[in-house]
Amino acid sequence: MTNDLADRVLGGELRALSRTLTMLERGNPEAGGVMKRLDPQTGRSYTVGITGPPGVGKSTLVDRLAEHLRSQGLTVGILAVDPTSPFTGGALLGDRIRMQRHYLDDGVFIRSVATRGQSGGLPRIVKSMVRALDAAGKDVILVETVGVGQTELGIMGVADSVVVAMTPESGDSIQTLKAGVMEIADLYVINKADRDGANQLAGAVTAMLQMADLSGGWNPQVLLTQAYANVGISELWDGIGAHRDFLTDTGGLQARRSERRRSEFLETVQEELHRRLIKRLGEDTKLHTLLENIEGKSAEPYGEAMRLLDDDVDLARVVSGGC
Ligand SMILES: Nc1nc2c(ncn2[C@@H]2O[C@H](COP(=O)(O)OP(=O)(O)OP(=O)(O)O)[C@@H](O)[C@H]2O)c(=O)[nH]1
Ligand SMILES: [Mg+2]
Repeated sequence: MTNDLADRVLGGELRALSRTLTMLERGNPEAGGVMKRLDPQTGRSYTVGITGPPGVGKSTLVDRLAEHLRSQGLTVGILAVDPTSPFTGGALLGDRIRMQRHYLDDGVFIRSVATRGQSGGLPRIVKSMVRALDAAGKDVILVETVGVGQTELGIMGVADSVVVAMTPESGDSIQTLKAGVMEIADLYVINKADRDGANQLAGAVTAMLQMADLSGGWNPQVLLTQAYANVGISELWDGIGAHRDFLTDTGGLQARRSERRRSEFLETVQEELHRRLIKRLGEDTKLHTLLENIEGKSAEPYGEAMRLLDDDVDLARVVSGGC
C-alpha cells in the first residue's frame, strides 16, 4: 500500500502527495514507509523560506513568485505555516482567497500547515513535508512562516535561501532586526515600497549589514518590492538565484541540506519520545503511580527522571509502545 502511494507521489499525482502530507501531519506510522521510498528521489528542488512580521505581504510575495516561476515553466509547491489554530484560521482563509487563482493550475500545489499551538518555531514536520514535495517533482518549494524574532529561526533549518520581508510602515521592522533576524536572512525584502520610508528602511538595513561581520562570505541583498503590484518580483527571484549559485559554489548548499536531514532525524526522535511518553502516562499504572509519588513528594523528580532514562529496560518499555 505504501509503495503504491509512494509511486503515485513520484509520478506527480497531487492527491497522493496530499495524502502523504496528511499522513505525516497525523503521525501515521505508514508515512515512514512512504518517505523511505521517496527519499532517493529528493534533492532536485530548491526551497525558499519567506518570513517576517504579520501582514508585511508574505503571502502576496509568495503568490507573485509562484506566478513568475510558472511563467518560466517551473512547478511550485507552497507550504503556508499558519500560527493560528485550525479552528480560527482567519489568516488561512485570507491566504486561500489570495492564492485561489492558482488552484486551476496543476503546476502549483498549495498546502497550509497548522502549528497546533506548538511553542514557537516551525513544526518539525515541515522538513519532512518539504522532502515529499521535492520527491513529487516540484522545482521550487516556497515556505511562508509568520514570526518576529526567535520564532522565525526555524525557517533556517528548512530553507536553502531565507527571505526576510519587512515594511516601512511599522516599528515591527526594526524590532525584527533587533531580535536577531540578521543571522538568518539571505535576502531582505522591503515590501510595500509604495509607502513612505521604504528607502530609509533599506538604508538602515544596509547600514546594519555593513557593520555586521559577514566574513562568512555571502553579502545579503536588500531589495525593494511592491508585491501587490508585481513590482520587484523578478529581481527577487534573480537575487535568490544569486544566493543559490553562491551556496552551490561554496559547498554551503550541501552543508545546509545535510544539517537539515540530521536535525529532521533528531527532532523526530525527540518529539516521538515525548509523545509516546505522554501516551504511556495514561496507560502504564507503574508510571502513573510513580508520578503520583513525585507529586506527593514521596519520590524526587530529578532523580526519578534520570533513573527512568538510565534504566534501559524501563525506557524501552515506555517508548516501544508504538503509537
Ligand atoms: N500598499 C501595499 N500593500 C501591499 C503590498 N503587498 C501586499 N500588500 C497588502 O498587504 C496586506 C497583507 O498582505 P499579505 O500578503 O496577506 O501579508 P502576510 O505577510 O502574508 O500576512 P500574514 O500571513 O497574515 O502575516 C494585503 O492587504 C495586501 O494586499 C504592497 O506592495 N503595497
Ligand atoms: Mg500570509
